[in-house]
Amino acid sequence: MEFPRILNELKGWLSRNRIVDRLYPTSMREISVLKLFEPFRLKEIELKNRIAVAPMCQYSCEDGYVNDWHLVHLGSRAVGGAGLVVVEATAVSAEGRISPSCSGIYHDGHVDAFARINRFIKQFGAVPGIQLAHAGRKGSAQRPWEGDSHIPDHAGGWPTIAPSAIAHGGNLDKVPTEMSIDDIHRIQDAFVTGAKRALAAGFEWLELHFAHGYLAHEFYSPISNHRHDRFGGSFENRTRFLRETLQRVRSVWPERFPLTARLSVTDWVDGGVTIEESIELINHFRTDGLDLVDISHGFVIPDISPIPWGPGFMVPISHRIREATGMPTAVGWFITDPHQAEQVIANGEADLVMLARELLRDPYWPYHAAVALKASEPQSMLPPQYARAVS
Ligand code: 8CM
Repeated sequence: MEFPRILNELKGWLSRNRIVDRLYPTSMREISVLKLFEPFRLKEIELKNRIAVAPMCQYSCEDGYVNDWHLVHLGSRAVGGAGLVVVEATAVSAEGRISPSCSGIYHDGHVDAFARINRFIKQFGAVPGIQLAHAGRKGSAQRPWEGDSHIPDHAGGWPTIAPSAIAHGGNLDKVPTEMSIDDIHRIQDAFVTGAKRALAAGFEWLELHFAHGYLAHEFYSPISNHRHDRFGGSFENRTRFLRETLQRVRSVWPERFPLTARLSVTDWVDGGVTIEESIELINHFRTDGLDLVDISHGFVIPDISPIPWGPGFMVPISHRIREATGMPTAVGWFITDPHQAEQVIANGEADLVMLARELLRDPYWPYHAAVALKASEPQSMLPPQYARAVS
């Protein structure tokens, strides 16, 4: 028998005996055609789909402790079917909080508060992640719904620190203290201790906040970094704080768990960081042990007018960086439509979609996306308790 005939015989036999159907239930076969619902493996962690909850500040803690609000907020998004749930920017030191109500991981006591939430997230098959952060010169601010301005030291705020003694501007006008080398090492130590506590709390995915005009980005950007020592000036010096922090965190964060960073890859303005140098930086990050880059942008200056807002406007940038570096990427920003999200993954523009506001509006977005994309069994996005809600 020639080879094509053997193949045809084999196909016929498989089909008559419904071998594929038995091995691979219909729901999985049809849903797996959709790239958005394909699992994603990074190191020893497998996300059940490509939908990630972006870190989103809730401004609802006291002294950094997460509480019932966070359990319900994060837990609802795990129940809603996201594969990865990343806790908000969590400060590695008290003065690194954006506001007095931000979460922290600077006390041993914070561990148990996170552990309770992580146990719940894992029950629903989602992976718990955390974003470790230091707010730098943007710390000591009011909550957004209270004005977003700096809080004076005498009114419950605190002195801020940054690479250079330059205020952010706009309503964040407090002038930070320029960090000494000791300050730099103290904050790097705090990132390391934060990573150890994150591990003890059961997190399996760590993201370093290197974006949005907070401390690490303030080192990276020439706009906010005017130092003349080994932490400022040249590309090598401006990226030293980020690379050393990453290397030190990698040394305590297990190899089996993904270590990622959210990076502002462009400042959108002349004199700021550029996509070209971010590509170079991400190539260095690979050597330093980074597993994925969460592509973000901007916010090192108060003026947001140069940003080319629009649906999925960061997607082409993610694609370019993914192609140029070979580093897996996550991408967010105005990704709201399931078809758009499916295309991002199917086209290889990113490995994950990081949804933020859309998941605030709708914790069940993964289920609604499965319905919109005509997945055969969208109820697999929901827990059995909610199965009868399927229309
Ligand atoms: C708030 C705190 C920290 C962040 C943020 C925000 C708000 C928007 C955003 O990022 O894009 O990283």
